[in-house]
Amino acid sequence: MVQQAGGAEIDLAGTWRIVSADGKHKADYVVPGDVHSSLIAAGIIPDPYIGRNEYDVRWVAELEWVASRKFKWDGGAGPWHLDVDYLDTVAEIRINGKKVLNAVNCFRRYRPDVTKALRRGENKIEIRFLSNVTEAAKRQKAHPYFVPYAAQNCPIPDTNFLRKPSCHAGWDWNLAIMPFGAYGRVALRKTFEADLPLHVIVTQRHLPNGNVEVEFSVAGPDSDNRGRDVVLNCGNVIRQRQYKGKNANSGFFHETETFSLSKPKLWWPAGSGEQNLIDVSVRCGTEHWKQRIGLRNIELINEKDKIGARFAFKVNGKEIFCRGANWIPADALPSRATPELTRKLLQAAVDANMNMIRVWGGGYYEQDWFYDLCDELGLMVWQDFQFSCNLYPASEEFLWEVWHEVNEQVCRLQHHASIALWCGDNELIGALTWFPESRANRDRYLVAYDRLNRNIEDAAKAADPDINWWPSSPSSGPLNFGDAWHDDRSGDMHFWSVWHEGKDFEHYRDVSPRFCSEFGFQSYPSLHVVKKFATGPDDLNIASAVMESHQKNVGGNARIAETMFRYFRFPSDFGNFCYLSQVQQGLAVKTAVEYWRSLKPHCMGTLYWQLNDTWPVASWSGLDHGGGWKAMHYMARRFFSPVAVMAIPDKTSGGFVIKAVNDRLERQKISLDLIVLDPAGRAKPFKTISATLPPDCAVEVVKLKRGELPPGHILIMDFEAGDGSKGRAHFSNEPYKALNIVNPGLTQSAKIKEGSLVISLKAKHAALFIVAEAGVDGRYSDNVIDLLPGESSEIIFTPDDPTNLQHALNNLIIRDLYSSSH
Ligand code: BMA
Repeated sequence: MVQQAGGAEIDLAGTWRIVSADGKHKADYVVPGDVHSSLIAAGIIPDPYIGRNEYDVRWVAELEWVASRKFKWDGGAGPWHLDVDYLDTVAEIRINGKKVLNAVNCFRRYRPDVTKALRRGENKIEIRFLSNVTEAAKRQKAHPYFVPYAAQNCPIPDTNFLRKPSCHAGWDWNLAIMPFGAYGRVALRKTFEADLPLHVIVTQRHLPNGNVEVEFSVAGPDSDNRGRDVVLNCGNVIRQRQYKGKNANSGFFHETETFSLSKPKLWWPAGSGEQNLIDVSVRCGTEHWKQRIGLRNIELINEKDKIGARFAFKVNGKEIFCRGANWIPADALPSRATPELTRKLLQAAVDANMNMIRVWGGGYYEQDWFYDLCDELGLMVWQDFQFSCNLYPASEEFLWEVWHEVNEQVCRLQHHASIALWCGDNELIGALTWFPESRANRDRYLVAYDRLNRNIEDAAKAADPDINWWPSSPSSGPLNFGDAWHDDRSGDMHFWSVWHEGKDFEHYRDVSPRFCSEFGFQSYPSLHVVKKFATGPDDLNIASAVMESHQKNVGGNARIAETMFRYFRFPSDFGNFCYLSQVQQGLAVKTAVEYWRSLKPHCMGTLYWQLNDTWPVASWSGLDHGGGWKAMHYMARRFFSPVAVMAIPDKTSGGFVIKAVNDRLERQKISLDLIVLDPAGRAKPFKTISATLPPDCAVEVVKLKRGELPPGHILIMDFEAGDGSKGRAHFSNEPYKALNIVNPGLTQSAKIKEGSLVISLKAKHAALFIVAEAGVDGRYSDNVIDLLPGESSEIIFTPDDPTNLQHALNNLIIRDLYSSSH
């Protein structure tokens, strides 16, 4: 982040007024933040997340609004500029009635010189938010040909013409309210030279002897060509320099400075080593660029092989299997997407043994603090450029905006240790086949796509030629415009045949992706989360109008229910339906992850769709809106464990293979107990196996022949590894509905102890998928557990709000597979 040195800054964050252009609606407006949130606080609109309120607030984005505030300025010598980012989107800014900015791009940082508009004493600043809905339509109309947008996802049309988060127009998991506002900084700053920020690009060279050279490439303004004093700091080594423009009239300096670090401690992704970070800074005049960087070398391995071409990340010389999920904005309303919530969501990713997230292309380039968190937590970031599922115009004007956006974003973020990949877009190649217009005239739309994609690549590489670049997700490789949804030979894959094409979970094992960057299965929110948006008991039915409006994927509720018929006995009530939908989701994704991990190093990454939710909705997320863990997230912690054991059916023999995966860079000892559960719910020890796993590999531990697990029986796998990982998994050869599960006779007791609820469970017969639900937000020490006959276990529940403890105790529900249908 470039910070102001010396305090010559007037921060304009705080309470503004917002007035609709027709003068009918007025409220206080909190900046940074979105306008809808302030209208909710003022009681002008209801909370759009509740009931079907979404549809009653759509009018807000159809109007123009003017935000304003007053501030004092003492007339200090300038120049002064206005510093604005995350301004969403088409807006005009005036100071004392004088226009200082026409903004059209939410993803750029604007720094207009405003010295001439300022007055000594009291000043007024106004932001006029034009209706993004109207502006999008106008731009589509003015374009020489129609450019299709993802209408199935977006009830609000034409937003492919705006540089604004695509999901604001609605998505197959998002409501459509088109939020707008000023979400980032709004400040006046005295600059030693207006309009020209300091640009710093960091390049690391990792030498074979372990030393690292860190090069700072610094560009800044020197309009009078007298030279500028610059102070650089790299890990507390400080150097002072005078940088001067190369020729008399250039107006810029551009210099490089290299620091050599002797065998420094490196930065590693979570699970592979420590996240060492060092302080670096560059100071020039009033500009102060101050960061923490991690020393690491991340390469994208994409070499050809016998099958096609690999897709893998090598960090500090070691290939790392990527375990993770896709990130969408932390909340649909930007004011609610706080750093605290974001930390909670990212921490949940790391707690579930993830080491990578993909910042998907229909949201934002996130704020600086987001990437600081990823650096600290060891989460590698796959960063999409913000284009998703639409076709886009390739007009000169549009491409010019995009070029600057991309160049600025790469300059802003490239130094982060966590940034592993820059990817051109999400699913734009596939989108070429989704619309009648582009099917009828593929040449036109493909050329327009290529112009856009080339422009993005050029702008990104102009900022930093060393970035890891990938043209699109999914993509089988550069200049390959084929079907990367079904081709598993090269590049990254989005595998949606399970879910969008209705295939069985087992179909995950029919493909062998090199890297699967999207796949997923929907579930309902947890029952207590549904109750937050339900308007009464009548809404608690999957076919109610409220539940249907909280499902944005056409046919999604039917698919969840139909899949349940395939695998389970039908749940007895709505609460069990929510529960079972989450278990089912976890099983789907587990089937894929376990199989693809077992193919390592053929496959080197699985990022499921999706980590989080923007509002409470039926979706593919593993986390509830607000960050609570759904069943899948507890399961993910196990199926993403760096050392894991899995049973994989062997199609040819009819038996199955037990495999072990070691993602650690050291060898690991494991011990494995196999136990068979018979149809009467009794457990019989079957085999005990010890093995030593070589570093970074997937190996076969034991093969079981057809019939070794007879019909009606379940295999339990208890394992423990040298790194401390341990876990229990079970495997059934048949759908659960085929098993006559006996009543486990679960008994429970719970007591409050030191701010938590201690839940004790005991099973008479085997109990599967036990889930404790305390009815309030909070975290369980574990959930979705299996108990063998006679076993007992403790689950500790800690509510987010300690005053909810008693409520949790009074409302505790324990569910398991048997109870869900009885
Ligand atoms: C993917 C994503 C999203 C979408 C998800 C679920 O393809 O890129 O566009 O939300 O599928 O349909």
